[in-house]
Amino acid sequence: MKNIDSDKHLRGESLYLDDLPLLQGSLHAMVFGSPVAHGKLLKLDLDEALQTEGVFHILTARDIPGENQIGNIIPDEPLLAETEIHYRAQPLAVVLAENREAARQARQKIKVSIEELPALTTAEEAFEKSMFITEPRTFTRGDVDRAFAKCAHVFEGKTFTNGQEHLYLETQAAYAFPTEGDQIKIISSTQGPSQVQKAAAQVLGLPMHNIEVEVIRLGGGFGGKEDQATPWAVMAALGAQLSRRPVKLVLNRSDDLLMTGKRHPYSAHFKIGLDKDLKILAYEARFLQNAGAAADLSPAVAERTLFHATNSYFVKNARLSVYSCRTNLPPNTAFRGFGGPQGMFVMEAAIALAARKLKVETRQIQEINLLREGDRFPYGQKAEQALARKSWQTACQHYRADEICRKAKEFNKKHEYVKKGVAFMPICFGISFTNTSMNQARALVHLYRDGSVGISTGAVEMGQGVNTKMLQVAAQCFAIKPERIKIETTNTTRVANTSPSAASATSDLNGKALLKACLQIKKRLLSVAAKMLKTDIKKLNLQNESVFIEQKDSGLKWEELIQTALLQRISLTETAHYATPKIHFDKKREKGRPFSYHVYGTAIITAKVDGLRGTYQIESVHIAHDFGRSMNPAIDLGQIEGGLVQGLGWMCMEEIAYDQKGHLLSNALSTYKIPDLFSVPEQIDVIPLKGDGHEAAILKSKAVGEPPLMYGIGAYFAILNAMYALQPDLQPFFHAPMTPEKVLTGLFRKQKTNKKLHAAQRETD
Ligand code: LUZ
Ligand code: MOS
Repeated sequence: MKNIDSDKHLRGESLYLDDLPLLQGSLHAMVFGSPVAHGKLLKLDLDEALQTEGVFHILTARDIPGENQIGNIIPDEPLLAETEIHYRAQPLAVVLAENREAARQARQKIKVSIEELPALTTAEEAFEKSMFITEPRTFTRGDVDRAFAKCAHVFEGKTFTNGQEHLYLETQAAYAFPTEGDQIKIISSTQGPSQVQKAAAQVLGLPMHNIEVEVIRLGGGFGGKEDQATPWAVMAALGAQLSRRPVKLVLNRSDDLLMTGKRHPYSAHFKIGLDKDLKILAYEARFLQNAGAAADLSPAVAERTLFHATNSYFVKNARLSVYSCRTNLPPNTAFRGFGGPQGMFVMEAAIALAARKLKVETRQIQEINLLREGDRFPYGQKAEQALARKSWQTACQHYRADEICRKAKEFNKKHEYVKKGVAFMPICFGISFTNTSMNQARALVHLYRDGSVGISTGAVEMGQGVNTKMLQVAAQCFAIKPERIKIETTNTTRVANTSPSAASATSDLNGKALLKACLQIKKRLLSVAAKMLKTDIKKLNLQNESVFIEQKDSGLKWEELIQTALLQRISLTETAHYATPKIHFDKKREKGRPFSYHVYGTAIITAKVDGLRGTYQIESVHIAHDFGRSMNPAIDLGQIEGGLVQGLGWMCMEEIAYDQKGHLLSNALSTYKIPDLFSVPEQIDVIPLKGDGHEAAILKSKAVGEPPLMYGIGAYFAILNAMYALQPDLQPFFHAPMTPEKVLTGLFRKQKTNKKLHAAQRETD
């Protein structure tokens, strides 16, 4: 079944927040952010700004009737700064005006005086000054020091991975309006409607039932709207509460880039120990996470870094620790992979370094150490249905890995200044929110008397196709045509206390709840049918819009069945709750079974590097991926391709830059380069691993949202391998993204053995 949104998307008919017709009397909001990254707010002078024609009011912290607090995990983040400023563009005031232009002009007239303080911008600086968001966390398994002492080979190194801008096509947006009494309705472009509801209630000083949050669909989220859609929605709600008028707040791209947090940059130090047979005996990693100025989701992101720090390898002795460092950048936040990719990069770097030093191929060390069935992760969970080896072998056989490597070598023999590199990238990603209590969902199903169906869940459609998957679940259960089913908007009055649509778990959690609700209704319908047909319910089933007695059509059609049930006063509505079974985690011991299951896969990536210019092409990516039993191969393939390319962008070209004062330099799409048609690999092949899927996955179709991003990590190492071919004595460095500038400076940083390449390079401009 194709994505139910695709036709509307193609015709531009899909409705996004900014497409809604304006309500009469709407005000437009624009946020005034701090011009400096760190300091004391001495005076906010709004006088001149308030004189601007069309200005209604300018909100500041003083206007907040409830608590000036939107921190989710830790209450450390004011909605609007009061006295202390902790990052540049931190919201200080919100202009409410009759139109956007008036708001913009007024914003320019706001004067602010700040006593500027020095800014911390890197995790290392913050670490040195012991500026932390929370206590560090450490996962330990085995006797690490003793294991290192026994190793034949021990290597140490450093890594850095930069942040990443979400660049959802639709910027952050909210539209709030007063309804009756002191109630407020907020339409928000958020992955987490219940989170918006909770924060708005807290700031506005209202009970949660007075705040209704509605989500139509998002133009992309990628984690950037898991927590950080909240402030804008709350500001709009605050404006609506104060003005008793509708307030629309849509960030322009520039404000969005400046004001919102991104993927966390990480600096890490690692130590890896191997025996003479290249088996990893010990691994140690210390991660410094650049959290930015407030906690946001950083503690949870840090935790997931530790969960994924050994990727799909079995490491008997491991010590993994993470420090969440407080800096003066906008609070960094969830981003597809949620700290996992940052952990996995370091493991891959450690293996690549060991391979380089030992003069073996990286893939040898990788393959030897892949997880086997029943191996334990450092956090205690057993690898069940472990497909690490199977995905590796499937990829190698199906795509003829030896052939790929041989061809690259042949190419390299024939070409002097252009070389190819091949890298293998196995992935293993845990599915479930690492916070066990978040793994629950609810669904609400109405059958209408004409046989049509309306479905509400907590799932937010953000382009990932979750609505299509929800529709498939219901259509399959009732055996009716998809046209009969409508997936309603996500709304807190229909489905309450939702977890954000995140952690790759949305289809599993909401789909399971939905299936439960549908099955309950189906049971009631079949008992109505049993009476009508005077037969045993056990013989009945729904098929092809009809009631079947065993394999024969009884002639009782869906519509008649529904109408009869209604006349018999049988409820045609059901709600259900689902909580992921068998998961738990003990934070004291740092052991448990946090994940419902793991998703595996392997990618083989080929890069071609121009040694004179530093430019490169990711030529091909061959993937063997663990879909389980994909319920929608077209959507799942789209997730693989999109995730891969987003991962390539993070590893190769997307370079966030702040200056020493904490000002964002990559503040436009001219200075922040994301993958385009020309940087997408010419060839992307994906084959499914044959398997039974997993019981905990919806219809055995495994989670697919985040895992494929991590295939992109292989691109870094493919480029590095090509660089070795250009400069045979090149020592590896692990500093992502591997931009063309870094390739070039990496190749020519020191006088290298390849004098000819050096001379040729000097002759190119
Ligand atoms: N969000 C969250 C996530 O709150 N907890 C998680 O474990 C998670 N994992 C991935 C993406 N978002
Ligand atoms: Mo996410 S990083 O699953 O919001």
